[in-house]
Amino acid sequence: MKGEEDILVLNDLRLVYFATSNKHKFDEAKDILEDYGIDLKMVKEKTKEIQDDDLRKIAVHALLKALEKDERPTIIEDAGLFVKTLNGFPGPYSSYVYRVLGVDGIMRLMNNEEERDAEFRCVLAFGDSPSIIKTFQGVVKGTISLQPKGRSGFGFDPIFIPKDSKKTFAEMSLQEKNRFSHRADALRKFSKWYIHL
Ligand code: ITT
Repeated sequence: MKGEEDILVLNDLRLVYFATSNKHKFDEAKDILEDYGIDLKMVKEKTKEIQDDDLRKIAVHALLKALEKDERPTIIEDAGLFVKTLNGFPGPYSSYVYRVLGVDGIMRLMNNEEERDAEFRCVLAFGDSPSIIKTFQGVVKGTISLQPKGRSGFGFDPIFIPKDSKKTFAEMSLQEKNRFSHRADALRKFSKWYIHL
């Protein structure tokens, strides 16, 4: 009898909800979590993001909003592109900057710039009730390309070349991007922790 109860708990744990408005993020996450036997479901509602300099605060705030509605195992993540020579801009404001300036805007800011180091950072927040929230960070270092290249992915993918690659994220398949990305880094840390709960 005790054995059956244990199996029931494990089955419940396999389903995690991802609150995001971004289908690309969801597809990337689903591909990673599958490797750990975790099933992911997209919850499309966009929880209102606060503006803050700290990705972690943004992710935790959004997660608490999602958990106010439904107390169930949920992940939320906030990510941004940090360009060294621009003092980390657009960073936590990447979503806004992408909407207003786009890839071309960053290209203009980087025109004739030799120092092209940049990194994507991601903070993933997990909780199934507001009382305990756990966060995981992911990072990928790389450079801003001289021109946009590739058509896959989303956001700033066409102008980011991860370290140890010659291709931009937008020239890679989803699986290839997942070998390098900030999101994959955070998701793997989360999954390793989660499957041992
Ligand atoms: P959410 O609903 O999950 O918040 P979002 O697309 O608004 O989806 P973020 O606020 O986390 O996500 O993302 C900030 C921006 O940073 C995003 O709009 C992209 O322009 C950029 N970005 C983040 N991760 C990226 C990635 O893996 N590839 C390319 N651009 C990325």
